[in-house]
Amino acid sequence: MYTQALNQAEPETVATEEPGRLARFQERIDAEERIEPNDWMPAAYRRTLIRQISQHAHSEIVGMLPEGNWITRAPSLRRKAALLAKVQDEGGHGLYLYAAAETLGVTREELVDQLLSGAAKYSSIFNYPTLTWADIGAIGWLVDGAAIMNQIPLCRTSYGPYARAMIRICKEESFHQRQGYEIMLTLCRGTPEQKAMAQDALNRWWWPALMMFGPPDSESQHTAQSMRWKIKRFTNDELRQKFVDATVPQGLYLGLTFPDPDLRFDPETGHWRFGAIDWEEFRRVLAGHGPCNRERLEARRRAHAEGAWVREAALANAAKRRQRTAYAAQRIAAE
Ligand code: BYC
Repeated sequence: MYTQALNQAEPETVATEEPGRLARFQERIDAEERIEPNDWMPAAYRRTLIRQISQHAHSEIVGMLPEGNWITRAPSLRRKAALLAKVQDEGGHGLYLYAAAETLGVTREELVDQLLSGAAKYSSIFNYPTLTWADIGAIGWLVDGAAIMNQIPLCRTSYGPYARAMIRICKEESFHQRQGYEIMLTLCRGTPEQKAMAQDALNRWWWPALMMFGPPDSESQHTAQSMRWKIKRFTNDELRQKFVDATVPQGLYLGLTFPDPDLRFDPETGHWRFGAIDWEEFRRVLAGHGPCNRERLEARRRAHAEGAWVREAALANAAKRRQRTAYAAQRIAAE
């Protein structure tokens, strides 16, 4: 079962992977060759990819919920149309990513079951609530900004289908980031109440956005191996620092302050130094105890149950088409 594939070593498979094959595989990786679905790959490489790509897909799908919450309440038709398009893009990203994961031999149904049963992870960030319209700005600016920082290097990830999916996803994410920043800019140039709303959103989303990059390198289980396989091109801490360096000047331009008394520019290194992240909070959210974990999973389960008739209709339609093709073939053969 997929859960086992995720969580356990597969001794039989590992034992049959001769060192020569593993070495040749690593040579291909080191030579920057792309690995394609029909190529031989170590079982652990396959498992790591299924884990990462499916978590990424689930994040896109669950990520539709906090913003979807504001579609009916967007302040103008233009804002509504842009938000609707963004949320639809996220659904599309989830589908490309599920398709990329399927090339590794896992089925869509297994992946969806993993999400709905609570066995699979999705990004911690989507377990926080969207309380005001400014949260939609903050999500686009910070969450999509963090996503781009993490995902641009994935366009060069070693597994071909994942890398190719990421190219289109990154183009769309960059539109998402700009629409979010533009919402923040409009609010910051608006009334004092609007600016205060933008500040409050930054206060609530800043630290969770930094947690999106994953645990510190010293505690990251997968980073070292994923870097050797060139699935990841940068470590969690490297990407987090790049994000802070890119984002702090954008926040200062908005006239906002960051909720971090230790944030300061270090002229010697050229980096913004930031304070300690509350990793206890991160662990709580991953363990299912964030502000919205329960609500998010319930929403996905409800949507899945309510969509059952669509899946049944699609299957019935496919069966009817197969039958028609078979009759046509029989008629031609009889003539
Ligand atoms: N939240 O060894 P590590 C989006 C897990 S979608 C939850 O460092 P790895 C967007 C990690 O999975 C954003 N879990 O792992 C959508 C692992 O658990 P397991 C999603 C997290 O894989 C809609 C354990 O902690 N982006 O942007 O080397 C609207 C140890 O971590 C998190 C992607 O998925 C987290 N934040 O590195 C707007 C990008 N962090 O599996 C925006 C692709 C870590 O051992 N994924 N964990 O049980 C990646 O780049 C990597 O998987 C990560 C983690 C950097 C996230």
